[in-house]
Amino acid sequence: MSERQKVWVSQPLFDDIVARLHDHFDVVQVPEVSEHDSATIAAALRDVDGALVTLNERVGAKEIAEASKLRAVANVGVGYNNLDVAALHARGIVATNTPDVLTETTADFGFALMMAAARRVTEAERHLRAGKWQGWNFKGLLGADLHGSTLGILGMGRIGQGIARRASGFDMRVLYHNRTRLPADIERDCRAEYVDFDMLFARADHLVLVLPYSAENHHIVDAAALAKMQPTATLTNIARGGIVDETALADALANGRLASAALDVFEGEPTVNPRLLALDNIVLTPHIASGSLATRRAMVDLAVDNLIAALGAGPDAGHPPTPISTGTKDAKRPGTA
Ligand code: 8YV
Repeated sequence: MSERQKVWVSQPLFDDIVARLHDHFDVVQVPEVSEHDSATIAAALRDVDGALVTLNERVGAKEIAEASKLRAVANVGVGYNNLDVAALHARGIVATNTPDVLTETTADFGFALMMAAARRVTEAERHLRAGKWQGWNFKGLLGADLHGSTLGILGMGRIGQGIARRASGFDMRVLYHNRTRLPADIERDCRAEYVDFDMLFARADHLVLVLPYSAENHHIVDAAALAKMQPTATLTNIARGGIVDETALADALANGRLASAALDVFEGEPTVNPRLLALDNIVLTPHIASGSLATRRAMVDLAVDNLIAALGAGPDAGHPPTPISTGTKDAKRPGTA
């Protein structure tokens, strides 16, 4: 009888879903939420056929150097900047992600953050909880309207399109910029107009970032880009922290170059730049855009399906995995999309 394949699950997920892996594999499950360094990941991968990982686990050439049996890495997440896909592919290792299942939930949250920034929701709550609400003030905590304003979307993949569709209900004009312009029927469906990068930054009343992170868009939102924005505008980031130069953003928020911002993602997660923490005109959330119970379960379900399929195990072996293919990034992962 052939030996059972072995898989590593890097974080506690949903036990009842991960249990499906036990039907096919010997499972090494990390029991506690953990920060794994490179050496720990390398050690965990050394002896397994597959791995289920999250954005916390960086898997690149160094981590797979001694993983001679490794054939599949299933990422629980649509964004996969934690994986060096080229290095995995060079070794014939399949990499998969979880597109689609989180699109609407993440778009909901992007909209919620944008509204919170525009209407100063968390700032107002802090004001109230601190006992500073001494009497009703007609001019207190005034914000900006969403309805009738111009929404800018940078990165028009599935999540960007979801945000654009929601904007119709708020009677917003939608401008977008993407590496590739969308086909006319999708633009029509999203009621979105394509503009260049500079125009997007100059015209948006509310700008939302939903583009995938890569070396080429590291700090694409820097001091120069922020300087193009209207001082009354808001900026929301639900993509990846590295897209925004946080020092430049803190400067812009502190000196009135930008009205407010909302961030769900940070460069040094889970550490947050203390300058951002000190500002009132920013909404900060701990990377929870896809975090509805149903969606997080669906993500784990899909990642488990992907791992089973990629390792050709059991009755689900015919299920096509959602592989990450290099060179088709726009088609496969349009947002953190
Ligand atoms: C996930 C995300 O929670 O899917 C993504 O790209 O950023 C989040 O929705 C995260 O990736 C979990 O690993």
